[in-house]
Amino acid sequence: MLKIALIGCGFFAQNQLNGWKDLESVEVVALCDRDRNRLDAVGDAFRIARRFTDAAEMFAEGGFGAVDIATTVSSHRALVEMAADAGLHVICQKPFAQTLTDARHMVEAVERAGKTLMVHENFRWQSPVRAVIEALRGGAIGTPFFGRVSFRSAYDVFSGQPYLAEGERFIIEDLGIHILDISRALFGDVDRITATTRRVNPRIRGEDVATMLLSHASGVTSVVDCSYATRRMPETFPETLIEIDGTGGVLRLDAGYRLTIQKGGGTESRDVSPQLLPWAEKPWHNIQESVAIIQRHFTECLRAGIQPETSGRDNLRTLALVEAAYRSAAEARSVDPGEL
Ligand code: NAD
Ligand code: 89Y
Repeated sequence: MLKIALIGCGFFAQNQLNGWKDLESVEVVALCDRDRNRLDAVGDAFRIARRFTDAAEMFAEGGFGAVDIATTVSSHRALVEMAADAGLHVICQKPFAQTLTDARHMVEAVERAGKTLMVHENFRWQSPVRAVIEALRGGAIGTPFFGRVSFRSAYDVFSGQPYLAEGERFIIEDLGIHILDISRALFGDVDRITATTRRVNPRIRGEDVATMLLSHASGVTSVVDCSYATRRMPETFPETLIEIDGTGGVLRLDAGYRLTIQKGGGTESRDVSPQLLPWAEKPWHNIQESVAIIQRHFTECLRAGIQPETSGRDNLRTLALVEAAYRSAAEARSVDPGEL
């Protein structure tokens, strides 16, 4: 049995706690939030008795082998380093760190402790996205040469996550990070990125539109486009739509979770909708199912003694892309993420 402590009992943590409950090999034995009311509400709802308002106290008491960090980014470095000092395996929510320097220190701290670090980078684990990854990796359309990975919506994310309206940065750091990571999962690492950003919604501080052009080392060119200012019907939140052109055919993941592959004169189309788990609700069920899938991946990796696909070290490359996108937009030039 893997005993886990979870830190941060806010908006998204409920999904993580529900996901852990469904895994028979896992028990969440302790909770921490510096907000006593949230801590008690979540502790009562999930019947978790050991509760702490101070993470350092929780680490000192121990009694668990892994920690799940579900706080917002400003606390991640301190919490990951405390967990490494306590000799624990770690899962940490995205965005993993505020700066690449912080992220590198965090990865090194957990590696020094000889433990596993996974970033909760869950969009590439959404089952419709996974269906695309598997089809592509299985050679369904030959060698890809073009991709578009697109997330466009006007869904009100600010009511559940008010901090998203307040930061100097918004869509690339919060949402684009997932879409860039999907592009990496599909086409591999990136040599250059060119980005433009815009703020359309006057009630928020950061950018809510970003359009990015990526040159992958594999030779693929991809467009990653994200918007929270796109009022269209049907509203597709939180679907990532994907188009890939390959030497042997084309693949599309269209709105409504429909995967279509065209090759050799034929068309094959199937519904790849995510499951609606008993604790999930639409339209979030796609993201919620991916939480359960990434958590299972984490436990399987621990058991097998292998690195998770979305390990801390792997995530350094996704974070570098985020930083490179902001730099590209600010300096109106293409940027090699390797220069950061
Ligand atoms: P939130 O503000 O609703 O909740 C965070 C909680 O952490 C709060 O209750 C706060 O009191 C607590 N907290 C902060 N620092 C703490 C500390 N040092 N010690 C103890 N408690 C602390 O935030 P949220 O919307 O739940 O987001 C949390 C993280 O999840 C963010 O990084 C966000 O980007 C991420 N998120 C991920 C997804 C996804 O699909 N992967 C979706 C939504 C949010
Ligand atoms: O915080 C974001 C995330 O990670 O997925 C969707 C979201 O909740 C709002 O953009």
